[in-house]
Amino acid sequence: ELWSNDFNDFICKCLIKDFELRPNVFELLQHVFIKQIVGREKTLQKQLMELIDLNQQMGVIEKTRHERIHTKKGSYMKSQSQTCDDVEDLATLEVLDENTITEQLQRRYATEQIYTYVGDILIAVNPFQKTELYTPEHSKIYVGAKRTSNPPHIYAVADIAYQSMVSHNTDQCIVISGESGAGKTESAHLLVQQLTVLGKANNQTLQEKILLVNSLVEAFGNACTVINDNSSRFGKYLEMKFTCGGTVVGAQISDYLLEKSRVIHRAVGERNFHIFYYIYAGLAERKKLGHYKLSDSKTPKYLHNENVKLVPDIVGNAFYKEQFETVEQCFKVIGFTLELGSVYSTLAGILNAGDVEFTSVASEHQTDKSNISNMAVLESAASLLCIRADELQEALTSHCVVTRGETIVRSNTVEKAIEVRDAMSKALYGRLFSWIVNRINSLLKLDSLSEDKGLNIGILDIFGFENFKRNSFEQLCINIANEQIQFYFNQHIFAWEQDEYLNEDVDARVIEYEDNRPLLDLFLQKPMGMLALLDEESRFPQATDQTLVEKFEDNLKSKNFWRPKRVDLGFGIHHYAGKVIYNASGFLAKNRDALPADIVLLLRSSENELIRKLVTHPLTKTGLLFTLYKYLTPLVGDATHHPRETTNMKTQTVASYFRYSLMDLLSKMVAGQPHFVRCIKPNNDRQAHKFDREKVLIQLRYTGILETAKIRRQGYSHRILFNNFIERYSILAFRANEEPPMNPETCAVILEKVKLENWVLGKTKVFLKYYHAEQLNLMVRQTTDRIVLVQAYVRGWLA
Ligand code: AOV
Ligand code: MG
Repeated sequence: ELWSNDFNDFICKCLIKDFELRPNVFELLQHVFIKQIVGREKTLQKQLMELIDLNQQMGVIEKTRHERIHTKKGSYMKSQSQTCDDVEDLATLEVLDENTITEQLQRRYATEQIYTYVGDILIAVNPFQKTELYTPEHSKIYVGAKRTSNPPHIYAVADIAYQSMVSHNTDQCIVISGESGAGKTESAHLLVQQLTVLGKANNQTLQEKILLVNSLVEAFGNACTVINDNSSRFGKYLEMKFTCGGTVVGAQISDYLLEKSRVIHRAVGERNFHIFYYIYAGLAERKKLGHYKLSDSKTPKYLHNENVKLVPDIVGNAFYKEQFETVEQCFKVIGFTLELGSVYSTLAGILNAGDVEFTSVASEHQTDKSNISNMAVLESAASLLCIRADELQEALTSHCVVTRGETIVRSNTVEKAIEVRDAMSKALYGRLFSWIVNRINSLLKLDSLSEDKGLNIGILDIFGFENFKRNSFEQLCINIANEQIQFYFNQHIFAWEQDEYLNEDVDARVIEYEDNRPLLDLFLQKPMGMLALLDEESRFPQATDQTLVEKFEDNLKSKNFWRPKRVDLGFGIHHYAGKVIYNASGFLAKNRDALPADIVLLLRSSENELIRKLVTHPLTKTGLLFTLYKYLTPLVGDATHHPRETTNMKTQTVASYFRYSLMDLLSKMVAGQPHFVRCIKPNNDRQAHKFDREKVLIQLRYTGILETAKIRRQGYSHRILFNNFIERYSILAFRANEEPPMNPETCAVILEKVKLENWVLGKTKVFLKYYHAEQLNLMVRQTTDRIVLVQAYVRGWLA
């Protein structure tokens, strides 16, 4: 009947009658149109083809559901006909217990299926080898596809975050967690990669730049530890910025708490930040070591490593050379131009400073004065930092004290001089890192976002939970951060969800889970939490690490804290992820993180603009959202205050800054809709094909995977206010010109029309299962895509 009509008429009819063109009619329509348009305006044809492509993609995705592509190995992309006891979503398992879950993961792992869902959460088991999971084909099939059409994949997480950002107009955030070496950073890369594909950047260079950002910051912020050769020594929150239409337009990074003490000291078997080795090898290759005053035979102290003859090793290392070229290329593409030489000088200056040595000199008035025993090295350091050698010497070996209005110069002991030297190196490196991050942010500033506020997807990749033979202040900070992430996960998955059932009178079983709130209180409470006690003790000049541990012991009343016998300065914490024994030696100094005023003044006089910049602007994380504060109060347990911008930098301890960074981080996360990726480490030997069941089980236990599976099966993870639900989904059941009443009945009409089951209506909200939201969004997308397509045809036809 339709075909007998005039085409124009037909289209109008379709538009008026219903948006639901059945796919086969639709295909026919495309066919006819292409023919009609051939020979007409080329651009119009191209546009149409693009739209058709889009629609076909939807069709193809549906088709591939049963005929998945086969990789060379043929094992990963198995067809849908899995054995009945092999599941892609643990929440659908018939028997839900630890053993079954571990078995599933093991079986899947054995066939290179490293990804598995638990409801809407992705589990990623580190394969410790290259896999064939990230080809362009994979990237393609996960665009706009229904989640169940393809095997679980990190690209699917990118897609879901992207689609919900575009369709709900809300910010998203992807939280990646897992212990050190579990695969968080790799996952973060893959997400960024897929998000740039999804957000089709108009300009190729922007896309390229965003992809390079990670390599650049990781060269400066990652290092080889005994657990992971590329271990993140800072927390990173990368926000990708999009227009409301979903085109990627920029990126911003926030960094959290770089472990800068690594510059001056490393545990046995560990290395300094990658970049030092890269420049060493790269500059050697270019015969520029001399220019940067680096020796080709003697290893700088800061790169000392007990069992390797470093310099020949580094200089001859092809990988490092290659990395140097890559880093330099990243710098250039992102837009660092004039500053590169200064960056290298600063790094070389730090290495030289580390080699400055002191000897004790007896003097008449004071028994302990220090002298510099290798002036040539001091001169090299000074010239690289563009400061005067005599002034540097003075700043290292003496300090000014003001007593009764009089300034007196006092000599530094050798110990004190070393402390000052190392404080300078740490500060320079830490500030250089922050400067690079800030500079990247300004270079990747969004060009077109002035009037369009835009949307963003944040990706959180922090340092994972650590438990070494010897654990210090850095491990404590890292582990507290992980504790906080776990708490956020619990809140999101369990606490808030179960509160809503109560408030809305929805009948759902309560799931027990391990609440780590007592641990957060132990650390963050005021005035008696561990960090507050640490701050208090740091203010007493007479305090020692011994008095600190005693203070902990006297004040911390928690079963999660104890003093192990026979460990000097030791204390134990039972973290959510296991027991860790810390050694408090150096805690006070590390927390005070003091940089003497003399050094600051000296560096400010540098003739190198970069160095001056590093010390002139205190690079604090300020100007961040405090409006979200109320949101967070229940999260952090007390009224944690923010060290204000005006706070004297000298008095800002690492602990107080750290509390603040955590808050800032959480405020960003809470602002967006979260998606979770949980990385699992299958063995401690970094070996492929090795699945240590006990190791995996422990991780599943402490991350609450079993409970997550239960709540995903029984609970309603999506809860949407009636009005919002109707605004979003009325298109699925009502015509555009209809205005259905905003009430629960309308919601029911929509849900019945699209044939969803197992939903519940509460007092003010629709309660949906995790898979419902995705089905609904997909339906909306298909409908709107069709409307857009048909409208385009009509315009083309009428033109
Ligand atoms: P992490 O980020 O979780 O540790 P990484 O992402 O650095 O861990 O992963 C550690 C190593 O595991 C990588 O260097 C890779 O060799 C390997 N790996 C991880 N994921 C994959 C993957 N999907 N495919 C192939 N190899 C992988 V830390 O930053 O230490 O907490 O602070
Ligand atoms: Mg990492």
